[in-house]
Amino acid sequence: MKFFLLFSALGLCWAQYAPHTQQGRTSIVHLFEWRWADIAEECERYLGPKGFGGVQVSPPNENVVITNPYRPWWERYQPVSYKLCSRSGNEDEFRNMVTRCNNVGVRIYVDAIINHMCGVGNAAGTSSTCGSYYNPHNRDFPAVPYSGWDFNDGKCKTESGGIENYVDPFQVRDCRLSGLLDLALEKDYVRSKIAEYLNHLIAIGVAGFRIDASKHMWPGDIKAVLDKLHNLSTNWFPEGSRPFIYQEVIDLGGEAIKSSEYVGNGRVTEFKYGAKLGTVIRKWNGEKMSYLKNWGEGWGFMPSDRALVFVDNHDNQRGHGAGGASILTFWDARLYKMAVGFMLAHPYGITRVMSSYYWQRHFENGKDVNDWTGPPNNNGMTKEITINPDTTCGNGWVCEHRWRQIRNMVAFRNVVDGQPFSNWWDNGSNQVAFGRGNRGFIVFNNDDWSLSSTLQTGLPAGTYCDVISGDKVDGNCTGIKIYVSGEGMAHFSISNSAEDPFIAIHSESKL
Ligand SMILES: *[C@@H]1O[C@H](CO)[C@@H](O)[C@H](O)[C@H]1NC(C)=O
Ligand SMILES: *[C@@H]1O[C@H](CO)[C@@H](O)[C@H](O)[C@H]1NC(C)=O
Ligand SMILES: CC(=O)N[C@H]1CO[C@H](CO)[C@@H](O)[C@@H]1O
Repeated sequence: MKFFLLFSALGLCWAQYAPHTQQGRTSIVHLFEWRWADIAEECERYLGPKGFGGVQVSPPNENVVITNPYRPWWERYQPVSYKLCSRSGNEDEFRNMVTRCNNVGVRIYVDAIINHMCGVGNAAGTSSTCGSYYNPHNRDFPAVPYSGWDFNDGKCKTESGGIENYVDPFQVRDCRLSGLLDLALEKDYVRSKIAEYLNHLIAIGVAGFRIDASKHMWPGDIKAVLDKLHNLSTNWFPEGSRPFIYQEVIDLGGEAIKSSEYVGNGRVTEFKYGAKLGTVIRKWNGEKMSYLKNWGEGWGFMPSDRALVFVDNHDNQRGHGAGGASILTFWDARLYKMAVGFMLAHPYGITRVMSSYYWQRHFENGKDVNDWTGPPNNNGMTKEITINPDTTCGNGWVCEHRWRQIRNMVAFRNVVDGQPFSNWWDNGSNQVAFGRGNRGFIVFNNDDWSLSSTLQTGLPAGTYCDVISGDKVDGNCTGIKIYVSGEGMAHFSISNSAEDPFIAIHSESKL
């Protein structure tokens, strides 16, 4: 029995479901559109010291350069080749980043675009981030190389060649997603070219992959590609470690394709998580935080050990992808911090924090017509991340992961890792609290009146610093202090007009 448990634990550690973060690190941050040089710096000066587990980076391979609209973020989802050459940097810069991040205990996960190449409507030429020639009309991508035989033109049965009906799984997998040339993943040649690209990244030292548009590929085809992948580099990972895999499958229910079809391959993005949490925190549709008592599988989500979760991602923070208007983002900072705080305190799933850039939103008929806007740039050259004296970012970068409330909840999750969900309390409305064993406790007041309650925290007696209103600095709290009695009880009062109407304490914030 003991033997079996040991084996299954090891199996889980090395398998594709584990992010291979360093001991005591639990969360991923998506540094959307950052340059490799800036990520390397951020690993050393911030992510390593603050306990972040890893970084999801934007697609590193060569893509179409689009000038109308001017350099949209989505051009990076239109591959031209698998050369590591993008506006985030070249291969040398990518290698330098991976080495420097791994050396400070921060992993790199690559956003892998393997379902398709660029859009069919792009003109032939060399307007690409590395100057490689491509001809979408002839299906010619000599820098890979791919040709007409490597695409699903014959297999797709719709008139337009594009996906017309999401209820038909054959269309969703075999036809073009938004005009993007659909690779024939049933072909061993195509599988091999993709595996060659991913193995190149593994050799450099990445820890895993977000598989973009997984829903638009057959699970068996994804498996065939994954089966060709090498083990992770033994420069940084134990021998026999498999790459961490999380597949982008948008399943909000009501479609033919289910996330459950993909969990055999690796983890899957749980899109219901952010959509539902946004609805609850906004108090839409009669939702209340007290209903979060059975958050997780109890809400119809996939099993926790198969899920990757997030409040918002690069698509749905700008109205793309899934989730709709309920998705909370940095634009709704007060509610957003509560949602991210809840996610990081709750044991469900592997958590990913979003880190964004600002853009000029402009709504026409309820749609943001600037939702295409690419990262802050000078004539297409992505701007560097500058750091202000107060540790926030400049040059148009939001850096949610540096907000005190979010950064400190990333640390909270590390401190309570492995502890059970415990001591739930609610007032039947939007005042809720819960603990994580004897390591941490969090209280929310999202009602329109004050909270003043004495609650069982499960924590040892002592004085604790609230890590939302401040930090523990030099043996003192810069924010609120919470006094836990010998019986684990503590009094909390949170005004409904507080800047951040929640309080979190943990073992390492104890004085
Ligand atoms: C990965 O490592 C395991 C254990 O060392 C080994 O059995 C397996 O063959 C390796 N896989 C690959 C693809 O190298
Ligand atoms: C802690 O800070 C408070 C004010 O925030 C101050 O009154 C108190 O003297 C400080 N205690 C110590 C031990 O420095
Ligand atoms: C402790 C506390 O503030 N409880 C409130 C929770 O909400 C109910 C209404 O649902 C109030 O009556 C309680 O006073």
